[in-house]
Amino acid sequence: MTSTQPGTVFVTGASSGFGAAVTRRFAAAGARVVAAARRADRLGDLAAELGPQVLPVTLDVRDREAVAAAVASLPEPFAEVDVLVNSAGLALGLGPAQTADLDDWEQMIDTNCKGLVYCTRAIVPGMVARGRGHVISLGSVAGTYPYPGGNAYGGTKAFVHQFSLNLRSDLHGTGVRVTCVEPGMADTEFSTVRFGGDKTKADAVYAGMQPMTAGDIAESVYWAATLPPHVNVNVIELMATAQSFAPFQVARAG
Ligand code: NDP
Ligand code: 8X3
Repeated sequence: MTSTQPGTVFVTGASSGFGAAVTRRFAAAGARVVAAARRADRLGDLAAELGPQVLPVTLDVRDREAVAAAVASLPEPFAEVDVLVNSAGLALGLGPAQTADLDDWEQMIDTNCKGLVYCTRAIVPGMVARGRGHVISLGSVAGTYPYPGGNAYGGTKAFVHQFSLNLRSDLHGTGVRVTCVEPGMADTEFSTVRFGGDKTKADAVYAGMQPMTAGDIAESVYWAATLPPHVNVNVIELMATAQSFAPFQVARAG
């Protein structure tokens, strides 16, 4: 058994949360990392912290042409991507479907589903040609377990789960691995974004309990990516110990 040591990792959503932690984890192990997100200032800070092995790329994953152009113009020695980590994504709102903002739903679908497939489709052909590679995408427990207000967000994460499994079928025999990492509550900027910047509401989500950290998730991504090449972790589902399942709801007459 020899572990896999990725040379180049392409991380979306690298400006915050899981993506930033994944960038730090792989950089600490000596990998080159292409760090992509919309906020150039954050990416610049990360590159300044980690040095020239991190290439910041300002990118909105919803822009299909920009994604293709960014991947096609990667400079040496970043051009051959060994691991793609699809972390860019978001939840917007926690209200019921019947009053949800359709623009929020559209942004979640455009980012979590369409952006993820644009990045994957741009990078996977090179992996197949080289006979090695790994696509690791951030799903969520929200893609498996429904909860009130999860509506379109949970739907996007169910897409990520099934897309990952189907991708694995298509990549059969190519040597390219596929993993879907599906976390529960982790304290990042996720809830601040979900509640439109309301930090008080976001902090309340994690009050009195110990959520997972971005570092916890980065470690699971790194573990899957560095297993020997003959091992494919299909799905990793992980939750804070303090989070579990609720009973079914029953609407009773009277
Ligand atoms: P953060 O809000 O901390 O990070 C989200 C990242 O996504 C940011 O770097 C943001 O960068 C990037 N992003 C959002 N929209 C775009 C876009 N259009 N183009 C490029 N980048 C974009 O949240 P997390 O790190 O927690 O979330 C990462 C992933 O993990 C998401 O897919 C989320 O759904 C998932 N997840 C999170 C959980 C949690 O509890 N935290 C649990 C389960 C899954 P920028 O704004 O600079 O573009
Ligand atoms: C985010 C995790 O539990 O807040 O995907 O839905 S949860």
